[in-house]
Amino acid sequence: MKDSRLIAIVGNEANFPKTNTKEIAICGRSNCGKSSLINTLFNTKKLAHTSSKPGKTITINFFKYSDNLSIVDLPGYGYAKVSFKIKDEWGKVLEKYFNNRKQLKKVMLLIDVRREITVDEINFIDWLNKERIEVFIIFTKIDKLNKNDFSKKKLYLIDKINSLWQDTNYKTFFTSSMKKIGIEELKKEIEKI
Ligand SMILES: Nc1nc2c(ncn2[C@@H]2O[C@H](COP(=O)(O)OP(=O)(O)O)[C@@H](O)[C@H]2O)c(=O)[nH]1
Ligand SMILES: [Mg+2]
Repeated sequence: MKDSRLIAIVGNEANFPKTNTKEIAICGRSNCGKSSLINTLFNTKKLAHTSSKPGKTITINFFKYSDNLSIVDLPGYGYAKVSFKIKDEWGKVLEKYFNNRKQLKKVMLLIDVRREITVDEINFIDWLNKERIEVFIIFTKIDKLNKNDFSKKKLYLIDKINSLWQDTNYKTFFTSSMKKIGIEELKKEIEKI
């Protein structure tokens, strides 16, 4: 049976749902944990499909979080390049979402805590800043690092982010969907929207 919290699964702009609710977009590279985070936020295991194989998601999925807020799962690639010179068809769909979607209020950019922040991600955040879209930078899978490595990486990342964006609007979270770490804090911020 279809979960009523799933509003729409769409593959092109014409089918973006004509809702008035505010939207938070979840994006990040394939496999960074978008679907897992959505399931954790919704307290379920199977609303969004998770996969250990990268790149499975090729649709934009809209989920109803509350009466006035939706969460939108964007596929794991293609948000890259702020110039948005994305050649493939799917890139164009994403571009339309980011450029035209009035309902979009916030972006959650997920980054696997074990990785570096990539140039694409930096460009993307710069672009969001320019568009005055507030971003939550969410480092995921923190359970994958031991305590010591995590402490070091966290300091490193915070330092890096502070030096990249001194006076812009962002919030940083360190989460594990698997171990439910940092989730309540994130939910509180979501509910403020
Ligand atoms: N250990 C651990 N694994 C995670 C976590 N979040 C996601 N994963 C795993 O990472 C893989 C990709 O997750 P998924 O949510 O499908 O990523 P997506 O491609 O961004 O939607 C899956 O095998 C998940 O089980 C986490 O917090 N901790
Ligand atoms: Mg996914």
